[in-house]
Formats: sequence, C-alpha cells, structure tokens
Amino acid sequence: MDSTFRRTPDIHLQDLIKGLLQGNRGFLSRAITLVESKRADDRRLSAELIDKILTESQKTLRIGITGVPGVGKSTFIEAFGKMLTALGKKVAVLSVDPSSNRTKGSILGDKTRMDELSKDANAYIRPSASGSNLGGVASSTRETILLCEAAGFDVIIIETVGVGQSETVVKDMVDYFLLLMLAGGGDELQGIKRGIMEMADHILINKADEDNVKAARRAKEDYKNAVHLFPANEADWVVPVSLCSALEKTGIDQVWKEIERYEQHSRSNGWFIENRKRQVLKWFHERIHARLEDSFYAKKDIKEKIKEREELISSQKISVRKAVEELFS
Ligand SMILES: Nc1nc2c(ncn2[C@@H]2O[C@H](COP(=O)(O)OP(=O)(O)OP(=O)(O)O)[C@@H](O)[C@H]2O)c(=O)[nH]1
Ligand SMILES: [Mg+2]
Repeated sequence: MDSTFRRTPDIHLQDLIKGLLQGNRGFLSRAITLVESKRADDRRLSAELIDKILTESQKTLRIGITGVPGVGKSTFIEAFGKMLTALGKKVAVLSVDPSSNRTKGSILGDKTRMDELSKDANAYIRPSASGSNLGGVASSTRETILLCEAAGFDVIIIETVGVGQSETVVKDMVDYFLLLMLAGGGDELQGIKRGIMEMADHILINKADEDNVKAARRAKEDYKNAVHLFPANEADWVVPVSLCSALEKTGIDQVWKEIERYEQHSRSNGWFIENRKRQVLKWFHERIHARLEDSFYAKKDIKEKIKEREELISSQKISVRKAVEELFS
C-alpha cells in the first residue's frame, strides 16, 4: 500500500498531529494511512503518533452495526448518520472487512449508498483497511477510531462487512452493538447465529415498510420473547427490540433514544468504563500474540525447518514436543 504520508515526506509528525487535532480531514486521512501501513519505519511513526493523541476519548460513543448482507446496514447508517449530524454530532463511519478481495466497486457502491452522508461536512467515511488477517485489520481499525476521536468525531460507527468472525472483533471495539434483522418467512430465529444475537445490545428489525409491516411486527414479538430467554448480560441491560425502515427513515430516532438511555445506564453502573478497559487490555494481549507469531515466522529458514519436521512427525520419527522444542531453541 502506498502511503500519502510518504508521498509528502516534508510533513513532520508534529504538523500531522497538529492538523489532526484541528479536525483537518486531509490530515486525518494521512494519519489513518500511516497506521494502516505495514512498513517498519511507518510502524514506528504510528506508535509515536497514537501515543501522542491518546487523550480524551471518554466522551465519545462507538457503535457497531452488524447483520447479514443486504439487511440494510449501509442504508441505515446513511439515515442514522444524517440524523446525528442534524443534532450537531460529528460522525465517522468505518468498516471492518476481513476479505482482501473486496473490490473497489463495492466500496464505491457503499459510498453511493451513503451519498448524502459522504457529502456532509460533519461526517467522515473511511472504508476498511485491506488485508486478509482479521487481527491486523481489527487493530488498525481500533487505531483509526482513536484518530477519528482525536480529530473531534464524537460518534464512531463501525459496519461489519461480510459474514463470519468480524462480528466478534467489532463487538470488542464498541460501546453499543446493534444487530439488524429482517422479518423472515418461517422461523424468525433462523438465518443468524444465536451467539451473535446474544452479543447484541439492540435488535433492530429493518425494512418494516410497505407489505412487510405486519411480518415485521410479528418478528418483533418473537425476538422479544427470545431475548428474555438469553442469559443476563454484564451491562445489566434489557435488550430492546424495535422496528425501523432505513429507506423510509422511520424508527431511526428511536434507536438513538435507546442508545442515549444505554449510555446513561452503563455510565451510571460503571459498565461503560469497565467495558472499554477490558477491551483495551484484550487488544493489548492479542497484539502481543500477533507480534510473537510474526517474529517466530520471521526467523531464518523457518519454513524449511517446519517442513522438515512435518515429515519427521508424520513418519513418527520425532514427537511433536521435540520438534517444537527444536524450533524454539
Ligand atoms: N424496503 C426497504 N429496503 C431497504 C431498506 N433498507 C435497505 N433496503 C434495501 O436493501 C438493499 C441492501 O441495502 P444495504 O444498505 O446495501 O445493505 P447492507 O446490509 O449494507 O449490505 P452489505 O453491505 O452488502 O452487507 C438495498 O437495495 C436497499 O435499498 C428498508 O428499510 N426498506
Ligand atoms: Mg453495506
């Protein structure tokens, strides 16, 4: 990945930080490009940068949005984001996309879906860092959150892209996790894993419009019943189930009301801060593991040595324990 930062080598870190703290988008974009870079010298600069801007992010809100492809996440974010900027909020929209083969076309597609928001002076939309390593993508997204907060954005929205493990990593970086659902035909609880439902702070049934209203209302009752059966969450929060139409922009303000209620609730019982503390410590340990893995695989001739031992292990000439010991000696 080529970095804009490197293309203008005359800019100093101090100037970058200054511009960033003033809320300059150009500088924000450069800073994000820098933290996404995998080059060793960029890594050092990034560490310095992140360290310097690590200040007041306690007042911000981080909201994760998930749901199956086509449920209406991007359409919802457009409507929700516009509502927030109208309230005077500054909104940043990021995404976590573990697939490296995401085409430029789909990023473009999302931008057009968030057409109004992308033109809004108080909104900033940034697609996911590329890379097939989910841990790496997640880590740079976390740093991007910090950069956006330093630049003055007070609501950070993170959309999961694709289905799979990205729900868990997004859950681990947000204060509020919103699950978008559709009213299905038969069993309402099919189509999304129960585990993901249990992670949600809010279940939002989208596309409650036109012919779909009746089914959506029925689904709402079903999900409400299901939520009661889930184990109590650590926030001591009763998960709301509500309806919306991202297209017709109905039920959107209700979501914000619930989020504000959640914030008040979780700040007063201490969970808000506790959760952020746990998240950052978990991230710390994940990065240690990732760095250990990187340095192990960077060892001289390590691939060949592993290959040799694979054969010895397969033919029972050496034990797994011995082979591993040898690789670390
Ligand atoms: N009727 C109706 N259609 C909607 C609504 N929200 C979204 N759609 C439509 O559903 C389709 C998918 O919407 P997106 O916002 O792209 O969905 P997404 O979840 O972001 O999809 P991926 O990014 O591909 O995972 C689009 O054609 C939208 O116009 C809604 O509230 N009602
Ligand atoms: Mg989308």
